[in-house]
Formats: sequence, C-alpha cells, structure tokens
Amino acid sequence: MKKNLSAKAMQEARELFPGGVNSPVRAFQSVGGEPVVMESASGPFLTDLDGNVYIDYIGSWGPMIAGHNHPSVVGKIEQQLKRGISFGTPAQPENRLAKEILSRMPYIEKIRMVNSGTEAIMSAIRLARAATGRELIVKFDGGYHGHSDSVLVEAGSGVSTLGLPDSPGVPRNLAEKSISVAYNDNQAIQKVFEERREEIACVVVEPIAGNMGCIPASNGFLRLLRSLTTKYSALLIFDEVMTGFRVGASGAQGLYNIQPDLTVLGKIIGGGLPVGAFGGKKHLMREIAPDGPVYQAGTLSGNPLAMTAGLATLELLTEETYSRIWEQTQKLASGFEEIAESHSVEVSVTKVCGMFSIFFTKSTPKNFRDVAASDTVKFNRFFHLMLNQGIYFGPSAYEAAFVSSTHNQDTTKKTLQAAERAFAELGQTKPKRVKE
Ligand code: KE4
Repeated sequence: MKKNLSAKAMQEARELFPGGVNSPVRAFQSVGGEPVVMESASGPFLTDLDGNVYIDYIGSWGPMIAGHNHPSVVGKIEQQLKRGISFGTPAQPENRLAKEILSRMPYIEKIRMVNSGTEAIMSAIRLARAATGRELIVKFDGGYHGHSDSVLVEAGSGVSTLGLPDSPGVPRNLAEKSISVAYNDNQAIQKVFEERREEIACVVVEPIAGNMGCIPASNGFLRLLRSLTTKYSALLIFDEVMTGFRVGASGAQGLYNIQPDLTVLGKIIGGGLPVGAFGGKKHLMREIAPDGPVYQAGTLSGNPLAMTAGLATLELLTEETYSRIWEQTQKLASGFEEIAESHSVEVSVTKVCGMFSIFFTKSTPKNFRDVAASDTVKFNRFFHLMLNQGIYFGPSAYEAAFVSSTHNQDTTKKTLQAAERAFAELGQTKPKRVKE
C-alpha cells in the first residue's frame, strides 16, 4: 500500500500537535508504525490520502453506528445548517434529541447535554459528591471515563488503598479521593464498602467495558454494585458513553435491566459531532444549575447540529438494525475464532451487539490484569497484517472494535479472508480458503 501522502501529512502534523494527533490513541504508539491519515469516509469504509480504502472497525470510536455519512444523517444536518449552526439559546433540536433519549432509557428522567464524555462524567461526579455530601469515587482498573482529574487514577497497591495519580498534573490529594479496584471482582468491591462505606459518593462503571478491549461485566457483579450503592446511599453511575444505544436500543442498562442513579452518554447521541450527556432521576438532576446549586455549563452544549446528527442516528437504530449489527458481529467473532484455531493461534474473542475484541490469549479475559497478560505484541502484528490488507482496527490491544449497520456479509467475508492470511502468517502455516 502506497502511504507517502499520509507520511507527509503526519510529518507536518508532528510540528503542529503533540504526537501529531489530537487524541493519543490515534498516534499508533501502542501498535507501532506510521498512522494513516484519512481523507473521506462512507458507510463501512475509510479512504486515506493515498486513495487506499479500508473496512472501518473504529467508527470514530463508536459514534458512526449507522455508518459514515449516512444520507439521512447528512441530509438532516444540511437542513439544520441552513437554519443556523449555533445560537447560544434554547432551541428545538435539543428538545427533540432529549425526548428520544428519555423514551429509550426510562431510567433517565432529566438530562443535561454537554460536549464530550469527559465533561459528562466530570459533571456527574460533581453532582454525586454534592447530592451525597461525600467525596470518595470508586472506579475500576481498566475503566476509562475520559480525562478529568478525578478519574485519571490508577489502583493503589492494596485493594482499597487510595488512588494514585495516573498522570502528572493530577493533584495527589484529589487522586486520593478516588479508589480503583479490579473489575468483575465481587470481593474487591465488597471490601471497599466494608472499609470506606461512609465516604463513598459514587461508583462509576462501564457496564460493558470497552476500554480494556470489550469485556462485559458479569450480571452478578453489576447487581452487587447496585445493592451495595443502594444499601450505603452511594450513587451508581453507568458510564454508557460507548455502550449507550450501541449494545441495544436501551444500552447496557436495558440489557442487564439494572437501574443506575445516573447515566452518562456520548458518541452515538451526537452522530459523529461533539457531544456528551448525563442524566437520571429528577430529584438528582434538579440539583444542577440553574435549578440547583451544582454548577455546570457549556458554550456549545446542546449544539443544534450535534443534536440533529444524534437524533438522525438514533432514528435509524431500529430493532431490525440492531439484529443486523448483531448478526455481523457474531459472524466476525466466530470467524476469527475458527480461523485462528485452524492456524493454532490462541485467541479469545469477546462480543456484544456492535462491539468485539480479539485477545491473544487462551481464556476469556475478565478484567484489566487478564488483558495485560495477553499477547499484545501478537495483537500489534495482527493489527498491521490486517491494516495492510485494508482492514482498520483500533490501534491498541486495549480498544474495542465497532460494527455498524452498513457492515454486511461482503465486508465480513473480506475481513475474514484477510484474517485467514494474517493468522496464517502468525501461525506460520498456509492460508486456507474462507468458506462462502
Ligand atoms: P470523550 O471525552 O472522549 O468524548 O469520552 C470519554 C469516554 C468516557 N467514557 C467511555 C466509556 C469512553 O469510551 C470514552 C472515550 N472512549 C475513547 C475510546 N476508547 C475515545 C477515543 C479517544 O480517546 O481518542
């Protein structure tokens, strides 16, 4: 594949942005090699500056569940564009999107729109601390909730020792107000509540983790979080920035049928334009300014174009659409497992509707430590073997892959044919024909 225009563009970008990017994962530092610079996208495809076409499993990290540039989404954005880009006043597009979200997520009675998942989580944590009068935040190792200080903490040495800053610049005394424990570990979370129950303002969890690869929570684990937070008057915050309207019509809370106190959304609800949101029970949300004293604001919050793109995307997500997405997700996952096995390459593939991950390890990872113990070097080789055949996965073993409603049996077949060659290379065996 010719990539000299991408290389040239990256050379210029490195003079403009840290790492040549505006978000670290895009720099390929985890997988090595040179990032590819995209020129355009349509449906399940990305096209780079050199004209190479890729089947896209990033989907802009989740938002493009209806495929890139879906005509209906583009058309509705164009209509709104003619009426105005941003007013800084209340406007109808925000009402329309909020009504659609509340109709799909009955546990959200009131919502506040913001501009990113990070901002939504940061605001939800502020609300939880205000509503409970407590300060301690509990999160999970491998859980990613954006880059606000309170959630950029890593696990302390012991189970419930204080959090350590996960980045320079995060004040130690703030990091100490957060604890990070193992995901899917009932004993660990019970121990935290035994020792610190009076201090805990909230538990923040990805009900289906997507930032250590795709790792669904066990049903019992989420039910335990719900019972502990209820028992000790802490708030349960579901971070559904990634899973919201991806894994099903009502997100993960619909799949597990568990009611969080607050839900955080992003990605899909903006249809590819900057967005975030947090919402929950009315008695909590009325603490948010200007109804209540908890301050939260944003110049472009509720931006008419983002609201329009989000609503247009949600309107395309019917039960039939989800079943098509789930069908291709399952075909991809089982195809990867079969092909890897035929070349004696140990993989474990996790999947939920619209999301999957390929881990180079025998047993299915249940938490961050399991993922870190998998063969990430082999993942990196797999990533490049696929990229060079026009299949674009997230450039990190700790990211999920995303399936849109425009992926179909043809893109699945082409992806599995590429996987046949990639696993043959990894297993040093001969590639076989992928059955039709
Ligand atoms: P943003 O601030 O990036 O809009 O959202 C942060 C966030 C919050 N919660 C969850 C569960 C998320 O997955 C994210 C962001 N996801 C990453 C992908 N792993 C975005 C990609 C990136 O950082 O470039």
